[in-house]
Amino acid sequence: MIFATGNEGKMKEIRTIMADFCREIYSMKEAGIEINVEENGQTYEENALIKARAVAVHTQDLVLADDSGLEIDWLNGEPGVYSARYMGEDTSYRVKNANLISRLEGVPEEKRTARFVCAIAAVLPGGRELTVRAAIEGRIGYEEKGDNGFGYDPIFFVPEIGKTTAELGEAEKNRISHRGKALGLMKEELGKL
Ligand code: ITT
Repeated sequence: MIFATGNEGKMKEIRTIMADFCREIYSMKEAGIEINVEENGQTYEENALIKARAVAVHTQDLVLADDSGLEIDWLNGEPGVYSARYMGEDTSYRVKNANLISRLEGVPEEKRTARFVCAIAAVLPGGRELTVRAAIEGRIGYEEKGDNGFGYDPIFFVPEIGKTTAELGEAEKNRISHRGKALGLMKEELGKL
């Protein structure tokens, strides 16, 4: 299986989550496929399919891709499908996270609702395509907390657990996360074939 991502943080989680399904999982780079894909879809599913298809033309293996993002209700769903590009791809997450917190200044707890969304697309050998989606609900915190995970994890607070996803261990995050749940659904779908 080749996973069409260049994001190391995602790849680390994906390897662990998919370990019981497939023993040989290669990132694009490990598979020797170094392409730059323009993610110009309108939805997570479209973008995940764009990435998976772009890699699938280079291989006979099963190809999966993840498109994900953070939706903040107070900001009308921003940054959403533009999560990676928000404030520019090269801007550090320290700066992006600080910016989002400042945009929520004065917003009360109950209106700080947000979710991480993840769509996973698969392109099977032979061309058949599948997509699944899952989300995890949470709230935007008042400061960055935790050193685990990646991206927006330090500001994504999970009320039921009382921690940000950057304060969770890898196994704990994978058990409840958008990516953990979406990959679980994809394993089920692939298992039915
Ligand atoms: P690939 O397209 O190469 O997979 P990417 O980082 O560009 O990598 P996306 O286009 O799917 O991936 O953007 C998703 C962004 O959403 C990601 O860069 C993070 O900023 C954010 N994100 C997604 N899942 C996250 C998670 O579990 N924890 C923190 N931030 C996350």
